Amino acid sequence: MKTNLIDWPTFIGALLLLLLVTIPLMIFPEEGAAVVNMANDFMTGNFGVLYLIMGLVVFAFLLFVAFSKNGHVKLGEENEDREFGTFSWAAMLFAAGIGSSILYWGMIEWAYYYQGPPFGLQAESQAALEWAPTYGIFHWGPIAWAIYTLPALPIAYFYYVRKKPVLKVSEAVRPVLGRLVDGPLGNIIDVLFMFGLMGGAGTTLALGTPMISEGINEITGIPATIGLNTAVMLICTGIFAFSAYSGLKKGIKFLSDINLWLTLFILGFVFFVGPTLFISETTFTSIGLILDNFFQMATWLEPLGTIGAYQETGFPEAWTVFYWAWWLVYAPFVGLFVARISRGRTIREMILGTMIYGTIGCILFFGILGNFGLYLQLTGSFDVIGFMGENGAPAAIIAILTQLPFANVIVALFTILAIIFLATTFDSSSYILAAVVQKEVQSEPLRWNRLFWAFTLSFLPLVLMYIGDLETLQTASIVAGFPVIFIMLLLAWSFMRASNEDIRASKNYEPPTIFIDRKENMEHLKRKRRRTAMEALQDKNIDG
Ligand code: NM2
Repeated sequence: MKTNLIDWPTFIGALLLLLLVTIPLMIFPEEGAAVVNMANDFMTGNFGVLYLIMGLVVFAFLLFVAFSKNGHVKLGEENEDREFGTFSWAAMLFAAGIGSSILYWGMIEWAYYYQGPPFGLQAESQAALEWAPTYGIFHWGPIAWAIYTLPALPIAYFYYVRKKPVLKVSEAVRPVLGRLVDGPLGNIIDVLFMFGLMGGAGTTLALGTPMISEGINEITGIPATIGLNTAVMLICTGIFAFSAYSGLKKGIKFLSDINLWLTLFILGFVFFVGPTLFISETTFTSIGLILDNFFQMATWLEPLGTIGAYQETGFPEAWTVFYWAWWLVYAPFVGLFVARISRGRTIREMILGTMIYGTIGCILFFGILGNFGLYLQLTGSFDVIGFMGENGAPAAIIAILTQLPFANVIVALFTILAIIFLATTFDSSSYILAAVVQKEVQSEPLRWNRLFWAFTLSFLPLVLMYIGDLETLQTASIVAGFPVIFIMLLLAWSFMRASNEDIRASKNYEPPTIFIDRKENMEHLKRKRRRTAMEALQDKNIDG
């Protein structure tokens, strides 16, 4: 077992932080739950506005970069082709950034909004009905994907333009912090990022597991207890651990491929066998509603709720703030993957691609799965809300699926899909956690190190599942996400600083002043920008 490759301060720091949070929760579950919920209220009540500002600023920033001179920079050599075609690029992007949670929330988020609508609307009213299938799409829409994309900018830039492989967040902020990242500050940044990711993955695993258990229960009759949950989680870790350990890289690739086809099959099946027209019309209407109310949704914080007679609903904190935090904790990690697959694209293509394709993918899940459930509810053929009130959301999700023809097959496929989603989340998160605690990564992080983090990852969600309701699970992301807001700022700043420096340093960059043919001129400009940024780097000999 090689241990001299390990960056021990970061390794131990992250582990300690995790234990510090989970052990007291294990020993005092009740008091623990109370403290966690207090922390949640404190964070979202006082800092909710910061999360929402972060969301909008990141969104605006990325659009700005996409259309600025920095957006023209190509990730790779000037004449290099894209490494992956757009379809597989988008599929991989989705596989990296999205896990089993989309099956969960895609199916059932509308039911929460129908019962507890935004903007102080009456529960289960006509107006609530319009927002119910809409808000989920917003929470998985362009702002969310912008949050995901931001860390990919500096990372991809260092990877392909400065040719410095970056597997650590601390490395990606070097242009701003300089040598400081070699000291404790660098360790702190990495530990906070790891803690964030463990919180985010904790929310994912703790949500996904009971849903899988319910699926297993439906097929086999084994009761969906906490014991089954534990077994499911260990099996998912085990599947992944086995493939990681035996070096079965093909295994994971194989799983991801099955994932894609299963997803397409299930979505297609529900769409065509279910109420096709209702699904299409409701989804389309939701898109219009979002476009019309985009800024209102992105900024609504219910300030009147804290004073006066307005009845506070807690909607923004429970949902929008929670979601931005959840996307945030995954963002640096997804950024690493997005960067990896984007060779040969320009920064602009990478930004617009993630925001557009990511959003479209989520619309498909929410539009199809969610509106199928909504249809059952409205037509009275199955009372989803009543069932959920009695049996909980995971059981309701599976029960919705049983309303389809060939119910057993569909539930089985859905459950398998969720298991694969969960196993691939384990796979990629533990890869990154292991990479961050190594001083250098040759082709892969050390095996024992990966396994260690895979099992460590299941620790927090196990505890959370044991003590918690939904609010507790959401808190993991919100609390762990807070420091990541500042890391995001550093990442954006780093990218701008590095790429502006490079562009400025390119001596022979002179935009032509005579406009002969606009199109030709633009092409010429583009070529020059790309080339000169590259040359500048060669001149500077990539000092990092
Ligand atoms: N996000 C996309 O569980 C998952 O699907 C992983 C969750 C951040 C809401 C990501």
